Amino acid sequence: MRIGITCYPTYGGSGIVATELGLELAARGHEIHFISYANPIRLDPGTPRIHYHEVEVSTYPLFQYPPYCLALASRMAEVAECYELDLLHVHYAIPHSIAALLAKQMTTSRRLPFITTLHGTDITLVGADRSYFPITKFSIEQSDGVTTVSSYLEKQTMEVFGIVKPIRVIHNFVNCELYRPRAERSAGEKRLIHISNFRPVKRVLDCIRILKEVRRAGPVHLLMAGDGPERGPAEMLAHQLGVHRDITFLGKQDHMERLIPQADVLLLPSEMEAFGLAALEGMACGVPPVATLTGGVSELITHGVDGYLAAVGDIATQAGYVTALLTDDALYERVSRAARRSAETRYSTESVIPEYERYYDEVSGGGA
Ligand code: GMT
Repeated sequence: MRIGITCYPTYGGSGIVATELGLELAARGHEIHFISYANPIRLDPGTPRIHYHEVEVSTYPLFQYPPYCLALASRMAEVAECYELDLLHVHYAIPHSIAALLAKQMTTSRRLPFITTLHGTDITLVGADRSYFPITKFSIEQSDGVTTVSSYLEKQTMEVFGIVKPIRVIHNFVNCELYRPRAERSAGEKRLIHISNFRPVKRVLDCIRILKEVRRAGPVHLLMAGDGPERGPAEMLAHQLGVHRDITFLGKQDHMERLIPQADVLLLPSEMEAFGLAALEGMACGVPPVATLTGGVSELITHGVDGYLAAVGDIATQAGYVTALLTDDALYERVSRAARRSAETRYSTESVIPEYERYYDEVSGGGA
C-alpha cells in the first residue's frame, strides 16, 4: 500500500511509534510517506521506500499563530494526489486528525480514508481540555478508523468523548532484534535508568526520591535520559537530597537500544501512562521496569513476574522493589528473563505490525 503517516517528529512516544511503524511497513514492502514539519528523529534518510515531505508554515505579520493545521492539510492533500496514497494514518489526534479530514475532503480524484491513532495525552489531558474537546470528538468520529495503544485508552476515549464507533486496540511494539539484553551483566556499580520527556505527568522527581532510598542498600547510579520542563526541578532536588553525584542527566538521546542495556532497572513513576513504551523497550533489553499502577501499564507489566507495579507517588514501595531486584541475583535473573520473553512473545514487531496491516486492509476496503 501507499500510506501517508503524520506524527510529531520530536522526542515522545507517539512520534517514536509512528516512525518505527513506518520503517517496519517499508521493510515489508509498503511505500511510506511521512508528512510533518521536520524529519522524524528516528528516521534514517535514504531508507528504501521511505519518503519525507516537509510541511512549511509561512508566517505573516497578521498571524499571531501561524496556521500549521491548514498547511499540514494542504500538504497531505498534495502528497495524496501526487503519490496516489491509499490512506493516511495520523498519530496523536490534535491537530493531525482534523487536518486529515480536511485533506480527505480536498482530495476529489480518489477515496482517501484516514486512521487516527490515539496515544494518551491527546485524550487524557489535551483532548479533554474544554477548548479542544469538541474538535477532538468530531475528528475521532469522522475518522475512517480509530486505534488506541491500550484497552484502558479505548475505554477512556469512549467514556470521555462518548464515542460509540468501534475502536481497535493495537498495543505499542518493540523491535526485539534491535533492543536486546547485553551479553553479560557487569558486577560493578548498579544502574537505574529513566527515559521520558520530563513533563509533569512523568513525575520525574520521584526518580530522585527513589534513588535516595535505594542508595541505603549500596552504591547505585541513575541515568536520566530526555529533557523537558521538569529537568531543572529534578537537578535542584538531587542537590537538596545530596544525591547529585549519583545521577547523570544525559539530555535527549537518539539510540535508546544502546543505552538501556547498560542499566539494571528502569523507573517509570508516571502519574498516567496510556501504555508505557519506555517500559516495553526496557523489557526487550531484559531490564525489568518498576512502574506505577496507572492507565494501561498493567496491560504491559505483570506484577512480580516481568516487572513491578506500585501506587503513584508511593516512593517507599517502588524503592523496595528496586532494592529487591538489585540485591537478589536469582530474583533479578528470573524477572529479567520474563521481561524479555513478554516483549518477544506479546509485543514484538512481528506480531503487532500485521495487526496494523489487517486494519489498513479493512479500512481501505481490501486493497492491501
Ligand atoms: O508521554 C509521552 O512519552 C509522550 C506521549 C506521546 O503521545 O507522544 O506518549 C504516549 O504515547 C506512547 C506511545 O503510544 C505511550 O506508550 C505513552 O504511554 C503515552 N504517554 C502517556 O499516556 C502519558
